[in-house]
Amino acid sequence: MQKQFISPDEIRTNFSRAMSKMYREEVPAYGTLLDLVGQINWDVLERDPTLKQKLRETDNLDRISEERHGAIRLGKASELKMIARVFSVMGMMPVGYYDLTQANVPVHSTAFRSIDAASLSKSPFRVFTSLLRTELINDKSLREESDNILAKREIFTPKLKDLLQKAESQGGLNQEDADVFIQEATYTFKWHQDAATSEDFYQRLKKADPRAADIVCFKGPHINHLTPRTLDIDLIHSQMPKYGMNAKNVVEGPPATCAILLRQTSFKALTEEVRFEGQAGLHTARFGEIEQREAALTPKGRELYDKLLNEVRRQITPAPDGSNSVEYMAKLEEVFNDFPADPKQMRKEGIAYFQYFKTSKSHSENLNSRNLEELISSGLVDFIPITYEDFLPVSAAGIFSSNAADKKTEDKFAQSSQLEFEDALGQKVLSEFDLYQQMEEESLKSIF
Ligand code: OOG
Ligand code: NI
Repeated sequence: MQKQFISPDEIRTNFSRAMSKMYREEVPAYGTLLDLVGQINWDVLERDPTLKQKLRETDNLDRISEERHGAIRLGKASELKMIARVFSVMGMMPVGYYDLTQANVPVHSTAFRSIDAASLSKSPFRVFTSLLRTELINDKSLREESDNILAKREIFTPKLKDLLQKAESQGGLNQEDADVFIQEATYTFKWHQDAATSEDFYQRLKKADPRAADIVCFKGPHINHLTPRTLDIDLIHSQMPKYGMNAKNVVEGPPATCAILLRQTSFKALTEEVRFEGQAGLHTARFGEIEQREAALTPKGRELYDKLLNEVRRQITPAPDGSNSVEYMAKLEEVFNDFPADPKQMRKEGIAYFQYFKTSKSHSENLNSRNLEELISSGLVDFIPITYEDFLPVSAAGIFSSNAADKKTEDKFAQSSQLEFEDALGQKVLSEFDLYQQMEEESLKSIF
């Protein structure tokens, strides 16, 4: 008899826990951040029993402080293709295309995540996955040498490859295999203190682009941050320095007054000891981040968000030394006064996606063929915004650029870059907007 397969949701949950454990051991400051997140989430829930009740009903209360995302950077197409297969066993699909050349970073990316409401509620863990575009390294010898180094490297263990084959041919993994699969997948993202290149090459590539050096000069795609969920991001942000964390100057994304998309902040990347051909050296890459998620926006809402954020940036750019962070946050709030903050208003203007549900007043009445607006105004049906499950392109850019000096990266191939990414990936990326739309439609179907 065939042994029972473990569900992809469970594999993903256990994978995110294994990643958390490894990263806490590797980066003690991340452990400190996690403790602070757990403590403050707990305080918030104690202070706010209504929120606690709501989270108990809609979320997994005991998992509230767990990681919601991580980020990795890959070096070549075959790595991306393989990672897509590995993540697929965990129920994670590529969603969205992020062109980071807009932020002068020579990579493009997607978010691997689960795509349906049931899986997301079991574990929303997602991995922002970038692929280096060596063609954007201008210096010919650096570019060719990078390609050579990457061509030779193998980041996946034989055991992982065997189990991947097995999962694909059987259609799943039993408990024992899943445990080893998770262990080997986690190993892929481990930190290697021994660099893969000479220090001279590292320094030259770093000068051309620090992110390229982070990818090419190491043996594997070390996880560069993990991000738990917080219930009070501003409070944690303000307390980070007290716990010895060098926090970013501002919280990225929309202002606290606007419950949309995603807000996030982090402690800045640490400078850590590495070895180049046995010689001591330094590398700056890894950090810890926190996030708070709100409403997913429609294309119309996203356009308004982009417009307002550009307006803020036109008026004030956060200074690298943090000297104008108070003014920046104030300006952000002021400009975003033009964004409808109230869910009813957002719905009316069609700028966010919503999940509809029957209220207790409906007494499982048959609502068939009745008008939605009437049902809402008579209190039989209610709605809440669908949570945003993706990343902020602009904030991703902020993260990349804050960890290194900016350089102008010209994308001569902008038009074809998504097609090229999908070619490397071996499949098309899914549209996040389509997925939210589907969730909204499914919730409507469940009413009628
Ligand atoms: C990816 C950064 C993207 C976020 O939270 O926006 C990201 C990277 O630094 O490799 O994780
Ligand atoms: Ni992140």
